[in-house]
Formats: sequence, structure tokens, C-alpha cells
Amino acid sequence: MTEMLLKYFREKERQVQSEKVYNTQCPYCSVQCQMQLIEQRSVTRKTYKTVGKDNPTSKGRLCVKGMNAHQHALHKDRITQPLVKIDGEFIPVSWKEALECIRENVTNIQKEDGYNAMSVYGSASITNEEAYLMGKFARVALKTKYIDYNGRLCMSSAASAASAVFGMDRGLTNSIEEIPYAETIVLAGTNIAECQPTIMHYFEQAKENGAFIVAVDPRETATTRMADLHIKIKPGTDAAFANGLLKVIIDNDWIDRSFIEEKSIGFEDVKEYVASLELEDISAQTDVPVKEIRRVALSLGEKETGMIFTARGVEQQTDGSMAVRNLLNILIATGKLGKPSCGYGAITGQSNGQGAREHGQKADQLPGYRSIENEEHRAHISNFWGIAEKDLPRKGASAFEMIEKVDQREITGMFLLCSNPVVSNPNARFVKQALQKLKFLVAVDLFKSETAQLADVILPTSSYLEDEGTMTNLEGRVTLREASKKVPGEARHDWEIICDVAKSLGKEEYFSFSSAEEVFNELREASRGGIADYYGMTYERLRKKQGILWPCPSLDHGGAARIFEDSFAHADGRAKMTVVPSEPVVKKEETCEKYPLYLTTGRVMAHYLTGVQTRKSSALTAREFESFLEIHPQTAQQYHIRNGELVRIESRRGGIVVRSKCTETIRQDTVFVPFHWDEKQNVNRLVAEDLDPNCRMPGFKVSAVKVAPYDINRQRNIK
Ligand SMILES: Nc1nc2c(c(=O)[nH]1)N[C@H]1C(S)=C(S)[C@@H](COP(=O)(O)OP(=O)(O)OC[C@H]3O[C@@H](n4cnc5c(=O)[nH]c(N)nc54)[C@H](O)[C@@H]3O)O[C@H]1N2
Ligand SMILES: Nc1nc2c(c(=O)[nH]1)N[C@H]1C(S)=C(S)[C@@H](COP(=O)(O)OP(=O)(O)OC[C@H]3O[C@@H](n4cnc5c(=O)[nH]c(N)nc54)[C@H](O)[C@@H]3O)O[C@H]1N2
Ligand code: SF4
Ligand SMILES: [Mo]
Repeated sequence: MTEMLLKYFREKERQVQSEKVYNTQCPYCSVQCQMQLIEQRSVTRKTYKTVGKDNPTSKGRLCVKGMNAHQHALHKDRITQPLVKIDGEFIPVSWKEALECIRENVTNIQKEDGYNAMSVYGSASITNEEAYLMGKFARVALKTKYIDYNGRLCMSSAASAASAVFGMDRGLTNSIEEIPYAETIVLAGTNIAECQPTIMHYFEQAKENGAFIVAVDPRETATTRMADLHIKIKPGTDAAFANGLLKVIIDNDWIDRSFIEEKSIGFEDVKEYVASLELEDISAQTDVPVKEIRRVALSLGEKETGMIFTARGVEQQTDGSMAVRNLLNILIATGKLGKPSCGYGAITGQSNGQGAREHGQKADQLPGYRSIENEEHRAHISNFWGIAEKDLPRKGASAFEMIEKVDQREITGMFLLCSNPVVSNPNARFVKQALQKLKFLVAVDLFKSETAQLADVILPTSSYLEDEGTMTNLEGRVTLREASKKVPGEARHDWEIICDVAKSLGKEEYFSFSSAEEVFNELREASRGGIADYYGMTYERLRKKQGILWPCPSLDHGGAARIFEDSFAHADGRAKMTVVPSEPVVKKEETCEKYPLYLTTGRVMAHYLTGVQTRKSSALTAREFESFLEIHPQTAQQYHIRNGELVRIESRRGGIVVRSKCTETIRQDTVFVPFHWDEKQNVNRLVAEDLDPNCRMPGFKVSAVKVAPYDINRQRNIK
């Protein structure tokens, strides 16, 4: 181009530039940072940038994922038309054809195999409105008991522990603003710096205020580096570690006797049990020096204020729910609940990790955190929905157990919305083989994920930029995600899709909504009087107040910042302590001569879950473009592994190949692999399918593996 032409275009670009602003919330983690996507148009091109918007939680901050989220939403691979698989190939069809295909197949399956042959697999990355509709869709439109969701693999341990101990399960028991004033903070199996980066600020402020911060993690992470003490625990032994803390606290009488007597039950049993334990044995079991156990106990026992936070490191274990309960035992014994800067936080994971577990998407649940096995709750909701109580199914099975039922051909059809179970469930190879046995699979997604590729029908959905609705963040704050961008092609919103399928099955009378707000208004009524009561919230109030913390039972209620100030949510008002054995009932997979190393799994800052979205983003992929094995240099040397080379990792269930990253930041007996990659890098091919008996959480954080260098030329292991 000549100089003159270039000048002309530059001038033109400058002249006709226009700007469009889309308000939204980040589609990724549970902080739900508010942001604006700014689209700048000129004659020659469109450019995008994302800026943070002030809000009570992240206060305008954004992390690298939020800043680049538009890259997947605007990606050319977005599905924009319904697809039906014909002779192994996806063919674009009209919505009418796709819905007719679904109607025919679902009707046939239910005729041949019964109502319960159809299953629904949902997600905590959808809005409250959609999560509510998923529950109603399964029970009313499909009349099946089989519905569960990806939150089972995420929040079920913490949720079941909080429900058992407090009678109520809300992410943070206190306002997030109280964190900076806590004198002791325990971060157990939570990597906030990489997984919820925009709330790190609260912990940094606590540190500036002189708090003693403890991080419990088998690896060094950006979070443990911020802590004053890093407990480099042996994977899977958090319950035993908590027993050690309880023992020291009780032996030294650092307990709050009046709190225990007035507000709890079960203390004497716990006291008796921990008295029978030896601190040296706990130290050997956890590989935590006695001195460190004493140091943490001293701080928790002596300081007036203190908070404990857990996430998946503690929870994704076959004893995850009990390990959390044991950490809660400490808060009860020391009276650190219901007071300023005294409380618990289960750091939720997905964008709507909290809300999506409250309104009926779980196998055993009805809206408002009601139970599907409670006669009163059943009568209330069936009456509200206008169906006979006898027609309301009973409880079904958990996410992974549904897949086992698919394998056994008890379930033959599945409606999957917003999840990629082939990559996110344990024993992934088994999961893929099982799903291939389905007579009919519908996947609602933005992309052709590894799971969607197995589907018979893929329905195109809208993204966070396009879909309006409420999301409940990690605090328990219900926020309204405004969305103003037009859907691409023929994509429809998840809530519309659920209603359209229900209508095609002849259930329009229960699913005739014309906006997300209408669905929310039904949800509010349905949740009224339940534990998670949203009745007092309206879109208008949520807008004005920038979100409301539940419970919010009436239109003049401001929401609850700190819960359990007067009493706990059980009928007797007391918190329940219970003995937690140091040895789990379902044993974690032990290492042996053949599989000598512990494998633990988790996340990196730049990628999100199964990576379907973040791997589409060039900015994020540039940061981390392939999976890796974090391994201690001495362990690497022992197995002839050099830094940066391909390694084959094998467990009893299969093998994957990833590149080594030698680092002294990890324990010598443990290796770490993130789970953001699929196919041959899918770490869940290695993970065992044992489940926590209380909440059916898989033990993602401990498997036994062996490692060896991988010779790419010979495609097999070399010695
Ligand atoms: N960047 C990023 N952020 C995310 C996500 C993401 O995929 N990427 N996902 C979101 C979701 S859905 C979730 S659930 C959260 C998860 O948030 P986190 O639970 O904080 O993340 P993880 O990396 O799974 O695990 C946390 C830590 O547990 C440690 N750990 C492993 N085994 C043990 C153990 O036996 N005991 C203890 N104490 N620690 C152990 C791991 O080394 C890891 O550093 O993050 C949310 N935010
Ligand atoms: N080994 C190991 N495995 C784990 C974990 C671990 O720590 N280690 N963590 C577990 C945890 S905590 C979680 S939360 C699960 C998550 O597991 P998944 O639910 O399988 O993970 P995602 O990658 O979020 O899958 C979401 C899918 O929905 C699509 N999608 C995105 N937005 C929308 C939307 O608005 N509507 C619809 N319909 N589709 C959408 C995406 O393109 C993607 O294909 O993985 C679990 N698996
Ligand atoms: S990933 Fe989480 S912390 Fe990062 S911008 Fe999104 S919501 Fe905020
Ligand atoms: Mo999660």
C-alpha cells in the first residue's frame, strides 16, 4: 500500500470509530467480577477490551481470565445452529427439526425403558433461573428421578458438611469485609491466588493488619507463598491434621466453654476421641511436624478472632465431607462462629457454584434448598407446581453414579447442559465408553466439547455476554448479570432451550416463560420459606443494591451479611460436632511398589475447568498451552525424568502423556497435573472412581501413579 493510502485508512479509522459497551459478569469463577466489554468499530476492524466495574465483592478488579473471556465468546467455533448427528456427522438443522428429533427419541425411550431411563445432567455455570428450570424440567416434563449436576464434583463435600453441622449451607458465613480483621486465617486446600484472584486483596489486608495466615497444601502455590506458615501436608490427611489441632486446643483448654454448652452438641465425644490419639502418630500420618501442629492450634486457640476456609484440596477426597466437618469442629470448640471475623468459608468454584446447588438441580433436592424426601417439602413444591405429589419423583443418583447407571443401561437417554463429563469425571475412559452406550444424548453447549461430540443432538446456547439472569457468588450474594449482546446465529438462551424442549414434550402449561425475570419471579415464590429464601429479591432490588445476600425472606429485608449470630439453622438451634476418624472409611488409593507416587490434580491461573472455553482464548493459551506434570527434581531423577520432557503417567485405570515441570515446590512423594486438557492429556483417565459415602464426591485429589519418560519416536515407555 502506498503511504498515501495508509494515511487515508488511518484517518478514516479515526473518523468513524464508534463504541459499544456490553455490561456483564465474568463467566468463570465464583467471585463474579462485574465488567464491561467495550467494542470499538472502525471501517477496517473491530477491537475489544474488557474493563472491571465497581461492585461490592471484587471492587472493580479483574484477573487475566476475566479480561480475556470475550475471546471464547466471540470465537469462530461457537455453535450457532442446532446440529443433528446423521451417519456419524453433525448436520445443521432448524430448531423445529431438532426439537422434533428430541421429542421423538425421548418419547420412544420413555415408552420402551420407562420414565427414569431419561436423565438430566446440569451445571453450576448456569443462572439460578436455569438451575431452577432444570430441576422442574426433570421432575415435571420428563418425570424422571435422575437429575444431578457438575456441582456434585465440586461443592458436595462442603455443602453436606455445612448442612450437617449448621443446618444451612452458604459459602461464607460472614461478610467478606470481615476477612481483613481476622487474627488467624487457615486456608485449607484452597488456592485463592490462582482460582479467585480478585479476592486475594482481603487476605493481603488481613496480613497487613497482622493476621497469622496458614496455608495447608501439598504444593507451594501463589497462595501458600502469601501465608506465614505453609503446612506441606501429605495428600488426603486433612481430617487427621484437624484432629491434631483439636487435640492441642482441648488439651490446653483453649476452648470456649459457654459457646460449646449453649450452642452445640457432641463436644464430649470429640474430646474423648482426640484424647485417645497421639500427636506423634498424627504427625507421622500427615507428615506435619508436631511443632507446626502446635503453632497453628495456638493461634486458633488463643486469638479472639479467626476464620477457616476450605476448597477442593480438602473436599475432593473420599472423606472430604468429614474432613470439612473436623475443621468446623475446631471453630465450634473455640467459639469462632456468628461473631465478627469469626467464621467459615467454603470457597465456591463455578460462577454459580452457590445458587445452582440451592434450587433443585441436585438428585435429592427441591427449590429453596428443600429436600425431595421430606413429605412436607414434597407437598409444598408439588402443590406450587400444580402436579400431584405422587407424580413428583423421589431422589435419584449422583453425577458419577448416573454414569454408572448409563453403563448398566438403566439410563438410556441424557439431556446434558453446560458440562463436559468425559473430561471432568473420574475414570474418564470408562465415562466415555458408558456415554457411548446411550440411545440418545442431547448436549447444550457453546462448543463441540469432547462430550458434545458423542451427542446425537447439539443445541447452540448463548454465552455470558448474551444471557441475562441471576448468579449467587461465593459470599452467597445474589447478583443480577445484565446481558445486552445479541445472540450469534440461531443460538438460544439455556432457559429458553429448556422451555422449548419441555413444550415439545407437551408441557407448555408449566414452562411458558417469556423472560429470565419471569422465571426468577417463579423461583422467588418457590424458594419462599425454604432455607435459601430468595423471596424478597426482585430484579429491580438486585440492580439497586448491587446484589443481596440470602436469606432474604421479604421485600423490605436487606439480606443477611453474617449468619448464625443468634443460633444455628437446625431445629434446636445448635451446631453439631461429631467424631471424625483420622482414617477415612473409604480409604484413599494407597501408593505401592507398582504405583509409588501420589497424584493430585487441580488448576492453573490461566485456564478454567475442562478448558473448552479458555483453550479457545489465544491470550490464555499463550500463557499455558499444554498440560504438565509438576514433579520434585529428586523424584524426577529417581525415575530418569528430565525437565521439560514428555512423561507417561499411569494409574490402575490408564495412562496420559504430558511434559514434566521439575520444581522443588512440590512434595517428593506427590506429583500434580492440572485437569484443563482433554483426550491424551486428560488427567481424569488416571483418577479413581471411589466416592465419599456421605456426598458422593470423587477423590480427585489422591490417586496412586507411576511415571516414566516417554519416547515420542518409539511411542512407548523407555527405561
Ligand atoms: N484459574 C482457575 N480458577 C478457577 C477454576 C479453574 O479451573 N481455573 N475453577 C473454579 C472452580 S469450579 C473451583 S471448584 C475452584 C477450585 O479452587 P481450589 O480448590 O482452590 O483449586 P484446586 O487447584 O482444585 O485445589 C486447591 C489446592 O488443593 C491442593 N491439594 C491437593 N491435595 C490436597 C490435600 O490432600 N490437602 C490439601 N489441604 N490440599 C490439597 C492443591 O495442590 C491445590 O493447590 O476454582 C474456581 N476458580
Ligand atoms: N481431576 C479433576 N477433575 C475435576 C476437578 C479437579 O479438581 N480435578 N474439579 C471438578 C470441579 S470442581 C468441577 S466444577 C468440574 C467441572 O466440570 P465440567 O462441568 O465438565 O467443566 P466445564 O469445562 O465448565 O464444562 C462446561 C461446558 O459447558 C459449556 N458452556 C459454557 N458456558 C455455557 C452456558 O452458559 N450454557 C451451556 N449450555 N453450556 C456452556 C462449555 O463450553 C463446556 O463444554 O470438574 C471436576 N473435575
Ligand atoms: S475468573 Fe473469577 S476472579 Fe477472574 S475475573 Fe473472572 S470472576 Fe473475577
Ligand atoms: Mo468446581
